Amino acid sequence: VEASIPEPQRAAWRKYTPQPFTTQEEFEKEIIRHIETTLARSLYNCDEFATYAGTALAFRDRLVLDWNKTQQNQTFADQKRVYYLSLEFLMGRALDNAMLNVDQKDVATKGLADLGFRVEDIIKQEHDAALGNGGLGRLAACFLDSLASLNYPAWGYGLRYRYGIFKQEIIDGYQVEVPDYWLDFNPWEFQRHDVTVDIQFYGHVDRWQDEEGKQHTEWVGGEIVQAVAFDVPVPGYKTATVNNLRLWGSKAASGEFDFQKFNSGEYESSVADQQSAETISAVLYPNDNLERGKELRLKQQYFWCAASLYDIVRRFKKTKRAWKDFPNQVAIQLNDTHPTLAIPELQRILVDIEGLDWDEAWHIVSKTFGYTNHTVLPEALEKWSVPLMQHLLPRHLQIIYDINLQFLQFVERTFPKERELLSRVSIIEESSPKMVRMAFLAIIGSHKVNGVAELHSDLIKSTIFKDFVKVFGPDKFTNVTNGITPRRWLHQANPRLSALIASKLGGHEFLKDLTQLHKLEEWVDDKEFRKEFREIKYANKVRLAKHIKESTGITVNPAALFDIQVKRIHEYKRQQLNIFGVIHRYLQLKAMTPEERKKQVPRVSIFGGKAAPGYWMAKTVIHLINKVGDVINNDQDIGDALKVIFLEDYNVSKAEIICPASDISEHISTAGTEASGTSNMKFVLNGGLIIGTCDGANIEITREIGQENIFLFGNLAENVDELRHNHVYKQYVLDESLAKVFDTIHSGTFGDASSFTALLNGIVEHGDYYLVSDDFDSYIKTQSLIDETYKNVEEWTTKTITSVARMGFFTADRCIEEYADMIWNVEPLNPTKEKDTV
Ligand code: HBZ
Repeated sequence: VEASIPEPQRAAWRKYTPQPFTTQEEFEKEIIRHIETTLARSLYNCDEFATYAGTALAFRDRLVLDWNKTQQNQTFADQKRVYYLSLEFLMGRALDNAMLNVDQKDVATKGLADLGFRVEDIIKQEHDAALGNGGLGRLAACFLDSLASLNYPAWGYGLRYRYGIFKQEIIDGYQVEVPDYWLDFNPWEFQRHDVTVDIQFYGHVDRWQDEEGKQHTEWVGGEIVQAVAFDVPVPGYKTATVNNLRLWGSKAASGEFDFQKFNSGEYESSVADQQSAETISAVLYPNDNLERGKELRLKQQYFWCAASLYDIVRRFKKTKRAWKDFPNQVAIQLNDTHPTLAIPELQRILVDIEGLDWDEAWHIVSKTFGYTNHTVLPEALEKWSVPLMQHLLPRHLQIIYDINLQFLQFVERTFPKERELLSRVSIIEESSPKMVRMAFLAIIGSHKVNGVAELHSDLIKSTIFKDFVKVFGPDKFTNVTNGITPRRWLHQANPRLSALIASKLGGHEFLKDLTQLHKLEEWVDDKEFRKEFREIKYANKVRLAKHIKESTGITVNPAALFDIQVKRIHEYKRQQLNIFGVIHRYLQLKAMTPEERKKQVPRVSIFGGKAAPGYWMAKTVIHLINKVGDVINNDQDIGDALKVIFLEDYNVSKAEIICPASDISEHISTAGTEASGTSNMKFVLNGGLIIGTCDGANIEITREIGQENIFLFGNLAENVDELRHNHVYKQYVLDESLAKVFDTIHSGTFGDASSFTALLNGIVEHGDYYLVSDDFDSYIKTQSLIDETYKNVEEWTTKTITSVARMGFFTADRCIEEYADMIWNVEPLNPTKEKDTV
């Protein structure tokens, strides 16, 4: 309040507040002003990058005006806010999204053309904000889009990594990782020099009694690292709401140098301290669904949780409310267990610093948090060693022990005869070293726990969290099936399809209420509509073919069936099943006469995705795909009948070109392993069909679009345990066609066979954990069915249009409304235009 302008001067302020551009002329003026003054460039040295920069700054100005108002409005309204804590936000590019959200893309397109540029070329200059690994990070980004579009008062909190997910290069068929330094020019962030928080590490715990005999506990000593806020505006679609994403960067607490050390001649070590502090936010860990227990990762987690909570608590304290009101003002959602330290941290703030009693504090804490689980894979469940936590966060470890003690006493009272249960649900695993089970802490400290698709939410209740359903009852556990933002994944990625749909539905309203898509079913038999729908798919395939040509040099035929699998490379996602299927197809084609071959449906098998740098098996799969591609793409007998493409460096901006271009996409995880999947939704929404297992959201997609419109195959989740058991305890005979595929690989057809023996032996000799051999026959039969179906253009068209029409459920807007009602208990806040609120 002290910083606000006094009333008499506000008139001038209001009079001179900048107005957003609305016409093409005003837009061009803004670009040129930024290029000439902000960027100090001119007519004579303005390339596409400078034009991108000028355009981004012009749009940024527009966002900032609404951003300021939104924040002021939210402060004034003083209602409950949502805080989405995620270590990953896979935002992709911001400019195109900003243009569309403020509904000024036409103005920008014409304005840029007037200045001699094509809008597509300008948009492409932007570096992706790639602060995430895969689905979990992209879900966070889609949720931010929906929160703003639906006018919820909500903030994202994350880390400002200097290096996002690495860039992938393919060299001689191998993945090579290149650092992704993305901050050279980032107009979308604002450093808040005045918003800093000191974060403590290491040290020890002191206890003492005051004159009144009250016990005090304080965490003292150790090191301090400073957190600095960087804010990113998040615009909603066609609304004045612009929410905030706050990312924390780390700095040495004493500013640039430790001056004492500096003055006493220890120049090098004072710089080293600074560098070591900056290391905390230096790099995103590139593992998805794998936890490796590294100290720096734990430091990142605490640094970000502590800074975010300090900020949230500071904002709450400004309202002067009583502490018991905290859960009525604040909902914190934990995106997986990565932010679980926020639970003991809030308890520490309330007990040690604010002086509440334990029970009162715990009541507040456990009503504030919600926890979303994204995996059942055991190797992905976070555990931290007790000695490491003792060293880095001594007070938090005590608090965790106290939470655990109270919890176990409660369990013992409720289930007095069940000794085994206590060790099963204990936050502390009695291993050596002892481990803190973060998911258990997250469950105990939250009022709701959700999975991300129906099957997944059922599985967590019946497997990894079974005992907690018994302890807390089933109502603590719920499901929110994932969704995607139709703004980016339809309107932005596929503007022609969006326009065609708008022309039939009477405008773009469906982008805010995706269930309206169902009205497309009335057009499913309309000849002209069907033709346009197919033309758009074809044009999108041409666009992808052009990208393939530019990035690989390979020419693919856009009339061929495009079969796409793009996602992180992981054994459970089974890219190996796909490539074995490709080899099988190749062998069949080789065995045919040229005439027979001509009759086959030509296919382009497209792969893309990164492997975690230390994940050897995933890298082997990438290598195999590339080697198979080399052979098949250069085989004169095969020609256009089959092409195999590995697209380098799959990321959000490439996904925007890829998703609209599929005929078939593959979502073929071993049943019960993929929590949801979200690209499955992107592909179907863009008029592609799916080959998939009964896993994750594929099941609900099937229910919505109809089983006649999806190609399901393979074993069910309920049979997986038994099948795995059979591999270990029974003699297993490999399916004949898979054996041929393996023989071909072993014979050296795709280069040095020894590169691939571990991959094949995992299946033949080591239990085939992901059940590739069990599902192979069903997979290739289903692929043949796809060929047959694709031949019938009319049938295929009906399936794709019907599917698009039935995808309304999978919007992230629906997810956000479910979270808001069932978990957060928050209401939207409609943006007020032109109101001075302070
Ligand atoms: O979250 C994914 C799930 O695999 C996918 O099925 C789901 O659709 C999506 C959104 O709910 N999980 C991830 O992407 N997980 C990670 O990227 C990850 C990153 C770091 C970790 C663990 C997991 O330490």
